[in-house]
Amino acid sequence: MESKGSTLTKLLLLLNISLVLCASEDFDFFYFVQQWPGAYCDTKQSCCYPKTGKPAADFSIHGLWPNYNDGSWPSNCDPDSVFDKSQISDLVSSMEKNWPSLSCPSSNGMRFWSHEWEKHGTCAESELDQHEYFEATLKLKQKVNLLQTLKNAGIEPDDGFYSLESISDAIKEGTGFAPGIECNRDSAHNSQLYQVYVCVDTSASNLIECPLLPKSKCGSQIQFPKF
Ligand code: U2P
Repeated sequence: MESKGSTLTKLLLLLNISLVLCASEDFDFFYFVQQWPGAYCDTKQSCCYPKTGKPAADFSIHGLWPNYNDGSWPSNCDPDSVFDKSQISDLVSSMEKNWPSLSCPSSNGMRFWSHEWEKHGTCAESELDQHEYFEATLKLKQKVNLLQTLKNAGIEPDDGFYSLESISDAIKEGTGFAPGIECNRDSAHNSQLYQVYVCVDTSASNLIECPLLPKSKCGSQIQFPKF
């Protein structure tokens, strides 16, 4: 017969295992994705400036997306955790500047941020609450200054064409890690620089080598459109 002591030990072991499982994060890394507004707007679909006016000619945040090492990703993880703007009121002015929405119709950003929180942020709740999620994303934008990094390599949004390799190398030089580059097409079908992906650890604070780079969809020469 099993002694009371050994049953208790087994129970404690089980409790310990479940606590570890609950506390461990349920994704492998983040993609921190910035977009070039010139390329977002310069397509057949066009764009709408936010209610606050034309954004600065700078890369802006698309999102911070939890990802798995196999290239898949979780989404809409917690329907009970709705976007609550009162939790980020101190961040709104910085979000208007750094995380503007360019989709139509024109908006004040809340719809975009709410979409990003509900689709992606809720999948990182084991690591970050709503305020921490948006704050960490804004901090990453300060850390990864793509426009300056590209400028340092002589790559500017001047409607010129640059090799995909030179853009990728310049960002690698600036951040220490190879980025993912995504292109879209303008109405003349030119491949243009649209989004840049860098990888971040699950605490959302340190850049890491990307376990996997997203497909680039870029030509070998890509345009960096004016904005
Ligand atoms: O690529 C089209 C849209 O799919 C979502 N996406 C893509 C790659 C990835 O690693 N994770 C991910 O979520 C993005 O959706 P959104 O946040 O825009 O709704 C991306 O725009």
